[in-house]
Amino acid sequence: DPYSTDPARHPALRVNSLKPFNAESPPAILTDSYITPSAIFFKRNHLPVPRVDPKTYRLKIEGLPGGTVSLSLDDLKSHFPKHTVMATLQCAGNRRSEMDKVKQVKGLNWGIAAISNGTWSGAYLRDVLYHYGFGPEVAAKARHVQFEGLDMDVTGTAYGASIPLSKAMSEEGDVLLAYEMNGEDLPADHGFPVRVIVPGVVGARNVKWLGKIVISEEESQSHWQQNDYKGFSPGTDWDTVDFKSAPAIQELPVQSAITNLADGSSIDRDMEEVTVKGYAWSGGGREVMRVDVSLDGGKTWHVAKLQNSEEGETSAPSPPFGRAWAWKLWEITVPLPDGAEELEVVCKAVDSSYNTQPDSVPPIWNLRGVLCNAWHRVRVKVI
Ligand code: MTE
Ligand code: MO
Repeated sequence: DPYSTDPARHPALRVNSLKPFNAESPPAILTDSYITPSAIFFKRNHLPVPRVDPKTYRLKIEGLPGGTVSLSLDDLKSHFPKHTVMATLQCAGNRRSEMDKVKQVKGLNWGIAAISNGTWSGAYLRDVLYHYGFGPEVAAKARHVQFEGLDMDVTGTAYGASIPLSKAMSEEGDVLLAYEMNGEDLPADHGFPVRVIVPGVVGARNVKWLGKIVISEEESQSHWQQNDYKGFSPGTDWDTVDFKSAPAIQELPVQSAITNLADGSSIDRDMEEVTVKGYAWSGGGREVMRVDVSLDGGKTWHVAKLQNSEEGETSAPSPPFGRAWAWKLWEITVPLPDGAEELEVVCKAVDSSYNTQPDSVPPIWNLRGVLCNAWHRVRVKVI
């Protein structure tokens, strides 16, 4: 069993698949803390977790003028300044189960918690690439930075993905070769000893157990870059889909969800008010500026209070424009409408580019069930 060396996991996780291991946090727990504890951070593995010996670990870099570079974990830790970035990771398939209800899709049946927020520490990818000879000569030709994991399928094919070179080299991109998560060594499930953190970009490009970096003219040719993690029209089906016709997902659209009320649950009629809580986040470093909440399916709206740090409220200053990598938690208490027998609680977020979420799933339905960011709707009975 190639999965026999997988690590132990927290019992509170909601397991989606055991081999490979995929799990999310129960929604109500997810937003108890601004920084998600590593044990309940969502886990998305395509393959068995590779067990890597940190003493013999080497990170290879190809595509620089001096030929292949090989770095040890110690080289990475001691030769480059350590930076810490707070960033939310979201799987492209977060909330897929809502798409599946509209019409069947292919993929893991994620609820609303294939998203989590963490702090990541390591060396900036750009510092490392510049140190080993990145310059105008490479920049003139290359367009992409490919990442390869040390996890492999039975045929020996490794997990792989790529990002645009411009994101990797930007001073404002904050792309990290991370060896710590939430102040500790990366856990086995999250990429020990080194993973790449690409803030603002879909989870799939944040390659774990990083074995190789390739600077290239081409995107990664891996299955996950070429034939997966792409969006299509609701009218496209498995007979007509042409994966070459769509770009690989990078930055994700604006997203929000309600975490403290479950669909189909009920609240007491004697309560005078309802508290609604959740998370909101947008890709590409776009900051969430507002979250609107409705109890009547979107007829009337209230503005929620946003939290952008562990301390609560909007106590921390906003990050520089275009570098808001972390989610916001939000909360609002609204008087219970007189005589209501059922509430349709809805949330939607607005980001710094005034992007907002579509009001329903059918117009954004796609066969892979990715990019599900419609208004999150939860029906609650008043009894
Ligand atoms: N990296 C490797 N090597 N193998 C993987 O299966 N899964 C990707 C990405 N990096 C994956 C990987 C996907 S699809 C997601 S959503 C994130 O890791 C999940 O990161 P997490 O498990 O740390 O939450
Ligand atoms: Mo993912």
